[in-house]
Amino acid sequence: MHKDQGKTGGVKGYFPKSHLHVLGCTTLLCFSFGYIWYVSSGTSSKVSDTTSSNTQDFHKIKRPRMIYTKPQILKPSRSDVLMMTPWFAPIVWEGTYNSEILNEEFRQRNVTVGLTVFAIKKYVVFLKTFLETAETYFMVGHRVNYYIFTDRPEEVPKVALKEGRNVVVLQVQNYPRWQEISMRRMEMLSYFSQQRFVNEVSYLVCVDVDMKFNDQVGVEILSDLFGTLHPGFYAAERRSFTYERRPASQAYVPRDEGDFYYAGGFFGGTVMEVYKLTKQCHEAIMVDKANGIEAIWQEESHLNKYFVYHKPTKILSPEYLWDDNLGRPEILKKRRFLAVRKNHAAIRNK
Ligand code: UD2
Repeated sequence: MHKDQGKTGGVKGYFPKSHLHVLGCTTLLCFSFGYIWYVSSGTSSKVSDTTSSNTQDFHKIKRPRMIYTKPQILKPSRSDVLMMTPWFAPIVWEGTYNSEILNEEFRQRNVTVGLTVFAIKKYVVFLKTFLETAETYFMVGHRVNYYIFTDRPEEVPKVALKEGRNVVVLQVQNYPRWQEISMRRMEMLSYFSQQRFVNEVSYLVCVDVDMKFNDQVGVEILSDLFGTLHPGFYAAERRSFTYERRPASQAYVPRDEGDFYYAGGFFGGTVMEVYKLTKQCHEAIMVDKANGIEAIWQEESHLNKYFVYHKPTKILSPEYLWDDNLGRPEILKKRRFLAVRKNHAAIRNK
């Protein structure tokens, strides 16, 4: 810092003292006149019109009084888990947020959330439970579009829907291999994001279908780009993450990189961010295909690679994707979205 600038690095070095004095007086005069003019003028001036109408608009926005316990700086709400990443993305755990505040914020914005799910071939059997439990627990009180991608539209069950909620069936092709079905979700999501979702919803939540909602999943998950900690790896060391380790694949992640291992079965964000993610993953999958390689965990590997270099703005704890085969660790206060038992051999490729 230049020695004339002083401790705070102010204007001292740029204006001679006499000029500063004049500048100071002028500024003071302007402020005084401005103040007198503002308080004395009625509707006669343009500026005061704008000011008063802005003030009226502000008062028109009706915000209900909200009474809740004050956050405590010296008493973090959870001390047993990480609540924030080193890039300042919140990690969502029960006990770390207030649904009432969040619901009010999102209701003011009148958001519609798109929940995308693929039910190809035999996986249509999972739709009934998936939809029924979503009606009970998913984004309660908000507007929801369920986007069901299927090759069997006639087998989509009719489920009673609450107000503001719709089912949209999107007929898509199937593929012989389950790996291909799982991977092609990226292609279809990117296509429909651009073609349709961008005009219909603010956020997309993209999940597996062989799941059921078991507790509230609300607007606390919404952010520009979010991923979910995989239930099998949230406590694992980096070296144990099952990232793609072959450099020949586009999903390759070197052993000294990566923050978390994310689940392929629950991610989302704004339509634009989901579009960018799914497009990039799909393109990477196609490059791999041309090179005769398939990533170890198909699109989940590509998703993980994407998140290494495009950090999510929010991360969901394994409460949002749990499998009871993994037991019930103490840190898990809620099991919000649970894997439904399935016989892989019987259900895949059928
Ligand atoms: C894991 C991931 C999944 C995906 C997959 C990649 C979790 C919880 N799940 O799931 O997201 O990354 O590994 O290998 O992280 N599907 C059909 N019809 C089929 C096959 C699949 O509709 O014939 C859809 C369906 O929505 C299903 C999803 O693809 O939920 C993933 O397939 P999966 O559930 O068989 O894969 P899984 O359980 O190994």
